[in-house]
Amino acid sequence: MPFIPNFPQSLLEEHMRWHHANHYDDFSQLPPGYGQSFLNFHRQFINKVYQWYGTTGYDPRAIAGWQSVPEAIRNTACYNRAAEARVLNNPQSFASADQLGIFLEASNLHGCIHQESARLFGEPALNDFDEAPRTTMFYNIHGMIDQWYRNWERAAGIARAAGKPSSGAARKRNRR
Ligand SMILES: [Cu+2]
Repeated sequence: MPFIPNFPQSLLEEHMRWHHANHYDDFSQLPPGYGQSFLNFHRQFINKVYQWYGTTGYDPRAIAGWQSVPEAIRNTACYNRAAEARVLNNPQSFASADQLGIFLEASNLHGCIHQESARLFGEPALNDFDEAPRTTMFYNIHGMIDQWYRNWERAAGIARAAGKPSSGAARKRNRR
């Protein structure tokens, strides 16, 4: 199920609006606040979609966050393994959620994952902000990125936020 059937137009528009309002051509010059907004917007957005999706009877596994970036993507030229290692193993090196979010863009981690998922898995919509949320893979990617954000929150001692799973799927993923 690459495209989620009957995806609500209102949700599609919400995502579109955020990206149009927060569009920067140069990821090395993102303004302060962008990173926090990027992480928080996508967190609340995927949670809203998970809520709607739960009412549809579709298979929840289709939109669960990836546990890790697929090797096929990690092996591409655009993939920044050093950036990934810092996010996964050294989250406390980011002084704020804003720094983490800006880093995900400036290092091209988020962009490369979108671009290469689109190419390798035949899902061109992932490269289009206006269409990407219709695809199941959008949630594989952003569910995973939200876990990275949670790891940072845990490292930063933001226990209350980190201890509150965003969905059943997220709770399961947290259990190791
Ligand atoms: Cu987005």
